[in-house]
Amino acid sequence: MSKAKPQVGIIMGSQSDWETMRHAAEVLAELQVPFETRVVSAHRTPKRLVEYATGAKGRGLSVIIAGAGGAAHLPGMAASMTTLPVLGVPVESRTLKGVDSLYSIVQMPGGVPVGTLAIGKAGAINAGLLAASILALGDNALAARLEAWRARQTEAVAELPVDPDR
Ligand code: RP5
Repeated sequence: MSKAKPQVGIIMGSQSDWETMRHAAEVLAELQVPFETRVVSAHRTPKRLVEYATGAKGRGLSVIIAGAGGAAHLPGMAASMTTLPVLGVPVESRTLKGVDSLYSIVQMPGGVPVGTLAIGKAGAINAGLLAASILALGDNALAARLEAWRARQTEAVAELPVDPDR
């Protein structure tokens, strides 16, 4: 990524979450939104989480994307320490297929919002797009790039289905 100051922070509970969270990073890179990535675990590195979440706004971040699996407390705990928008991505867990992650992230108590996305890759992609949409409210050039991204997606959808075996 370029040396521009990061506007979006992508955090994840474990290195194992990167396979999912890299899709958020790829979307932001395509849209030329500067971002940073960090492994920050609510359970294994709680002090790192406090430092990250309390310092995020002051360091110039505008949105946090937080992905975690299982007992996925990272997005909610991050949201408890900042008023930046926090987008939560439930990572698909091995045992419960991410339903545990989803339930852990989505049922926040009133007063501490986390915008929860779909489980897995789709959620990570959409977290990247949603972060870009939020930033685009104050950035016309980014808004135009986002419109173009969506137009390319529409153009890429064939009208007729093709037989993959042929
Ligand atoms: C969570 O536990 C992480 O977000 C990850 O999804 C899950 C498993 O972590 P590892 O055991 O793979 O490090 O904290």
